[in-house]
Amino acid sequence: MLNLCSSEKYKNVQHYLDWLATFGETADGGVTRLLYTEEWQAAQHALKEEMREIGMDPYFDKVGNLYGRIEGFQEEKQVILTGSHIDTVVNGGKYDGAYGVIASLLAAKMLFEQYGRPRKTIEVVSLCEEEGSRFPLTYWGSKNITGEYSLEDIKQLEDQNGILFQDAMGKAGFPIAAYKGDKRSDIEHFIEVHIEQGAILEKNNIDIGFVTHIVGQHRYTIQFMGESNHAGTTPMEERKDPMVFAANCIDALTKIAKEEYPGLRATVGSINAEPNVSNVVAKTVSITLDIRHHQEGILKKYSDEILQMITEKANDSGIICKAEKWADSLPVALDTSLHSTMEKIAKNNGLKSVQMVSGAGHDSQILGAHYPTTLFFVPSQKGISHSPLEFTKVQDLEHGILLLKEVLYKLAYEGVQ
Ligand code: HGY
Ligand code: MN
Ligand code: MN
Repeated sequence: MLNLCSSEKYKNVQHYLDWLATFGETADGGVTRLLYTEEWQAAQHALKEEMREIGMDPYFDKVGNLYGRIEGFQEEKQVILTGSHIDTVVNGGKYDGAYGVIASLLAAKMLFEQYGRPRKTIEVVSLCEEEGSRFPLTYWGSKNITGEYSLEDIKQLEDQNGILFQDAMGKAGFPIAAYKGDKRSDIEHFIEVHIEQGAILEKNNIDIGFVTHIVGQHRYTIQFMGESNHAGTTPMEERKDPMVFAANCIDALTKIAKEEYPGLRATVGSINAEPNVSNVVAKTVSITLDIRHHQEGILKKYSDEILQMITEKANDSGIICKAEKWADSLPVALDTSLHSTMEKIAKNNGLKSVQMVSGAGHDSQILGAHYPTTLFFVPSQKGISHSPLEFTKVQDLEHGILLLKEVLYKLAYEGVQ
């Protein structure tokens, strides 16, 4: 059993996070590091060098997931995988995803320095994409590990500047000609530490959250087509204005979520109008709709109800409406077999812990459907995330690394599940 006293300092976690945040930093202290962009490439290659410095064997797979491998001396084929995603939302925080990558790097580094090679192989992974922030597709990294994606899924996908997914991928050094999406069968356990991105831990003064379930999510792009016209000469009653129509739909779907679906979350995060000028009645308006719930049936029921409502309203108003679902991840119950061991480790180090559901999506929900997967959280200050104001105290960051280090020891050195 490792005796990790709380005085053991992982002082460089903040240093690493501040360093990683320089790859894509924005004017107001946020981070924009989108899949396959220059800043994304620079971050991955810099992490690769860090892994090499630590003594890992770093390598990329065919889509840009970066792995730092410490080969086991006994059961080297069995991989204990730990990490998170390197991409961010636009102008996000420096902890979402990045903390899980850095925590895994530091935990593995300290174990390697202290105990040498593990019995089973440890791989630290910096997953290439989770957010769906650049292209209308999520979990490109983890779903390529599980074999759920193929080139079919990215065909014709383009970002808001009209750059094709496959071109961005090729330019970043991952040509589609070399693409292989076959499922990895050597992963014995995946473990991810992440910031909570909510306020439950902080509000209840709890240090660690062990995640039992992750909500399912549907994401849509819904386009409303009306009639563009002059803002001054077109009487109000003669308009087919998609902007007004979109506003009515957003108000209605929000009310239904609040009043009829307790626990469900529905978010219209983006809206785009064409031609998007002040003195023209819009021709088209498109919105994104992000829907979350931990029960698949409720998620489906709300989605169907809203799409039905929008279609009926559109027919009555002469608006043409087109809805496209581009993300559909099931709610996942995660492996809890390590929770009691980890609760004991937490307690022995004076840490309070709780079991909880995650309202945020995570790579663990994809990997968790294929491999035993453990996800745990450290607190987010005021629950803020996907914002430059995202913050977690160093002490909380260190608690997560301490716990990760000790459970990796159990999994890879002792070989005990
Ligand atoms: O959107 C999410 O829940 C996650 O941060 N990707
Ligand atoms: Mn994340
Ligand atoms: Mn996120």
